[in-house]
This record gives sequence, structure tokens and C-alpha cells, in this order.
Amino acid sequence: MIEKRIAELKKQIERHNYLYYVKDSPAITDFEYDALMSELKKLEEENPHLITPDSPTQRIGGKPLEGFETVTHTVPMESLNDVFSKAEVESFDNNVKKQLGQSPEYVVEPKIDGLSVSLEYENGIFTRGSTRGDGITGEDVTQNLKTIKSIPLRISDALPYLEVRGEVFMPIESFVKLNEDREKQNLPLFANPRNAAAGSLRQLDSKITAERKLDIFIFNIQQINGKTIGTHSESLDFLNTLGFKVTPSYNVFKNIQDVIREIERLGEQREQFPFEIDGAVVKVNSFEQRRILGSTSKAPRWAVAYKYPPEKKETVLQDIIIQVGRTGVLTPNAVLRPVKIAGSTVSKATLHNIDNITAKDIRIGDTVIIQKAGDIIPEVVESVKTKRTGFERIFEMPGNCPACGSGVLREEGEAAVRCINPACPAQKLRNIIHFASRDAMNIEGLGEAVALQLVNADLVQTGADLYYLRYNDLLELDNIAQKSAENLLSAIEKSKTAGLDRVIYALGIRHVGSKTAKVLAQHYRDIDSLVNAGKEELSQIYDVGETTANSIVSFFANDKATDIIYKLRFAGVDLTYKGHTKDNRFSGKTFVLTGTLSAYKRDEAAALIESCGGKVSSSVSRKTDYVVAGADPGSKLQKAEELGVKILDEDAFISLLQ
Ligand code: 0OX
Repeated sequence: MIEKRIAELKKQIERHNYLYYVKDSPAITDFEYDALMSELKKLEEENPHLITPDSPTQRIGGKPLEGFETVTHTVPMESLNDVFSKAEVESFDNNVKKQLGQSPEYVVEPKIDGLSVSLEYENGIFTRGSTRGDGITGEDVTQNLKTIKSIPLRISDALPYLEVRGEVFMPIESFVKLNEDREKQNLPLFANPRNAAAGSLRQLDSKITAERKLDIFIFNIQQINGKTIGTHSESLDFLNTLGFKVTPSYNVFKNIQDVIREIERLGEQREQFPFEIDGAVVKVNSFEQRRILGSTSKAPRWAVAYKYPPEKKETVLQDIIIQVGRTGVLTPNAVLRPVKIAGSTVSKATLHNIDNITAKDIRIGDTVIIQKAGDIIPEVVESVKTKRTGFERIFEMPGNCPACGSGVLREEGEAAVRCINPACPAQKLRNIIHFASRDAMNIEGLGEAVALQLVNADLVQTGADLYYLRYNDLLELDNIAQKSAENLLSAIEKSKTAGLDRVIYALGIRHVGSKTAKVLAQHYRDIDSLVNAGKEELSQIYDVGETTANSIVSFFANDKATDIIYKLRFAGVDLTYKGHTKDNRFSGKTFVLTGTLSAYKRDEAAALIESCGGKVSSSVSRKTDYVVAGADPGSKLQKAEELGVKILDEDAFISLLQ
């Protein structure tokens, strides 16, 4: 019977998914697995009425979504209070003991650095999965979660209802590979596995999520009907028997000193995990004791997260090389003996500027400590003076530009040293890369390698020259096949309609970032009005200021700028702004941002507020009008509560923006 065979295949495939993705011990070959899948697919195609949501074929999504539905969490997805020292862990324990009148058992788990989700099961079938959002409302990402093969579509006990919570993460190896692929395609890189996981889970097209190799650890029962459980460790064991991939290496401890030793042990093991952990979570084991302890508005009183400091590593600073940026700034970069940190091998780090090198007395040949804290490129924190051999060399900034040999200049009050030659090939190259970059003209396929070839072949001097490239010019370059040449030309063509704000940013005027470029485009609406604007007038524009105004005026006073604008216009690049006029609805209002928003990065949210005339401040005071609190808000939220400042959660903030 077909029904029976389909049921059998579904069960077998999901069992093999479990063995492969949860237990890490496959029982059949990929070939055998594929054969089972194709048989199931074929039977379902012939009998579409027999397709059920728990079929492994349904892990692959259909059409991309228009947007995500909102999900209200019936049990709030609370966040954790962070602590950074052993003393704070002890004081957490003291408070717990005081309230309970006895010493509780604790469970310690590694804190996985990913994003929290809720999974709901009705009668044993996975029916809905959502992001944590602000803890009260999140987004329905069921289809994307289904692509994670360690999430069971059906659990081994058909409980009437079960909601579990877990952390979606990207294994370090997948993260490194993803960034390598993105680099080849000239796409922006993810700063860390957490951002990569979050970006992947919030894709409207689940086919993209499926390619991203996400995984999950389950660490909590949010709600359960049909069974009573007394402790957290029991619930983790039970989740294990249901077929979930449960948080690894959790253990029960009877006193806080053992808890602290476990935190240290996990900290030492941190690098051995194939995924990133950013701390250890300490939780009271007994549910009855948890009930007595309760929660504050932000987090449970029965748990605490010990955060490990950013990973640091020792290596040798082999050399310091100079990179010339698009504004001619000479930046000293560290060449390191390759070392593994936060999962990836690094051989480059930034040293910022000569003042930093001098202040920290960093010398070539020094043993140095490097740190990776969120950014793609790590930084050199300090040199280990005790390891000096006497052969180290003091670094000095070159007196000439290493790219063109021209003189360099250090302006008063500035840490930066600049090449004074506007025709410097390194500046030319960086300017062209900037012109084509994602936030500027967004020309896909025009990365460093192609730009370098174009400059070396003397085909382009500025971004404007890109619009005059011919197919045959491109074919002369190395490694550019016909198809890539066609794609590049059509990407260049497409960029002609990018709009004035992007053009202004693409010009690479000093002090004009993409935010200021947008403000200028909204204000002037066509390039000629901007070109003719005076210093006084410009500096009065909100967000511009005197330094930027000076920089804009001197940029356009140069014949080179006139030439660029002429070429852009002649090529048919749109030099007008078609967006709405400046929105001033937040004029005079001050905002403070805290926690993580799911829809915007912090600087995006700040840019939005500022584009509506508002101000963003970093600390809460009585003058603050709104505190926007995302997930895991910091002490700013508390301060806002104390001062009675209006607090907006993410949804309220978004509706204010709309
Ligand atoms: C993690 C993790 C996060 C349960 C109730 C409040 C916090 N990232 O690994 N959260 C929790 O616990 C929740 N446990 C974890 N292991």
C-alpha cells in the first residue's frame, strides 16, 4: 500500500536525519539516503494528497515569502542577566540562597553564541517556529527552521503540546567557508558566526537558509502538556529522548565553587567546540525553586550568564605594512605569524595609526596579543615586553607613499598620515573599489581583483570611467571570460539608476558617509545644486557641520570633480534624487538605543532616526525622549525605567517609523 510505504519512508529518512545530524553517527551512505528520498519524492508527486507537513520533503521550502508573520510568545522568552566575574557569580548564589533559605542545585551549560528560537509541537508534529524577537513577539520562521535537519519534524512522544527553546547557530567551519565564498563573489562578509546565523534565518527565501548549514541546540522546555517534570536536568534528558539535539555537556552541581570550576573548565575548552560559545549559563535546577525565585521584568532570578572575555591569542608581529586608503591615508597593518582565533586563522590585524603603535610601544618582531571582538579584522592589543630578545625593530612611518613615492603629510591634530598625490594609483584603486561598493553604486562583480586590473591596464582613472568601458577592453584582462565581461557591463549599466544619494557617496568626498550623502541628496535633489552650494549654506544642514562643508566645497572646486560629473552625466547616470523630501518628524527628539533589534543593526536604526531629524545619544538622562529596547537590553533600560523615560520595544519603534 502506498500510504504505508510513504509512512515507512518518512520514518526511515527522519531516523537517518536524527542519526546523522543529532547523533553524528550515520548508519547509511549518502547514496542510500538519496535513494530513500527520491522514492518518497516520487510517491508524493504521484499522490500529492498524501503529503503531510512532517514529511522530510517539506524541509525544502516553496516560494519565497513576502514577509514574516508576527508570533506572540505565550510564555515570554526571557533574556539572561550577564556577569563578568566570579565574585558576581558568588553574589548571584548568595541572593538565591537568601531567597530560598537553602542551597540549590545548579545546572551549568555552555552559552551558545547564536540566536534564540521557539519550536512548537502539536500532537508530536512540528507546527511552528519563531525567533525570540523582543521576548514577547517574534517572527514566524517555520519554513527556514525546517531546513535545519537536526530539528525533528515529529518527536517520539505525541504530547498534545510542547514548546521548546533553543539556540540556532552556524558551526565555525560553515561560517569560514561561507565567508570565503562571499569574498570570492565580492559580497560583504559576516563579522561573526552569530551575525551569519541571524542573517541566514531571516531570509524570505528558505532555499538560501537551506544552503547556510545552520544547526541548533535545544536548552529549555517553555510549555508542556501531557507530562510533569520537576527539574531542568530531567527536562534536558527528556528532550534528548524525544529526539532533540540538546545543549552539549550540561552538568548538575551542588555548590557554587563547583559551578565556578565548571565555568572555568568550559572556558578552557572553549576553542575545542566546533561552534562559538560566549559564556556559561548557570541555572537553578528545581522548577519549584525557580517558581519561588521568579523573574524581574528583564530576566529570571534563577539564572545568570557568565560572559567570557573576547578571545585573545599570542603570536609574532612579523612585519608592519602600509595600506594606502582612498583618501590617501597610510594605515599601518600588522603581518602576523598565522594563528587560530575565534575559529578562523588570521595573519593580518589592524594597528590603527602610528600614535597607537608608539603609545603601546609595539615593535616589529614583538610577541603580541591579538583580540577578535566582533569585527572581521582583529586588532593588536599589546606587545609582550617580557618576550623581547633585543632584535625587535621600532617602526617608523615612511616619509613617502609606498604606492607612488610622493611625499606624505600629517595634518595638525590628526593621527593620520596621508599621501599628497591625488593621482596616486593606490588611492585610485581604493576610490574605484569604493565607487562600486554595495552602499555606493553597488556594481556587482567589481571587487578588488577586477579594479586592480582596470587600474593597471590604465582603463579607468576614476569611477566615472567605468561607464566608458567596452566589452573588448574587458576581454583583454586576465581571467575575465566572456560571460563575466557581459555580467560586469550589465551591472555597470544597471548602476546608472542608483540615484543621487549613492552617487554622492560614491564620489568619496572626505567626511561624507552614506548617511550624510542621503541628507545632501534629499536637500539638494540634483547634483548641480550641490556643486554650487556654499560653505555657509552647507554647514547649516543638519548632520553636515563645518568640517564636512569645507570638504564638500573643496572637493567640487577641483577640476577633477568637474570632469567626473561631466562624464557621469554624459554616460546617462541619474544625478537626481527621486526619494521623498526630508522627514523631520523626530526633530528635537533624543533617542537612546539598547539591546539588539532584529530588523536593523544599531547603526542602521541610528541612521533612520537621524534621517527623520532625531538625535541618537549613548546615555540615558532626563533629556532622553525615547529608549528603544531590543533583545537583551543593557542597564540603559533600567535607567529609563527609573527616570520614567518612554520605552519603545522593536515593534513600537517600527510603528513610530512608519
Ligand atoms: C544559550 C542559552 C541561552 C532560559 C531562560 C532564560 C534564558 N545561548 O546557550 N539561554 C538559556 O536559558 C534561557 N540557556 C542557554 N544555554
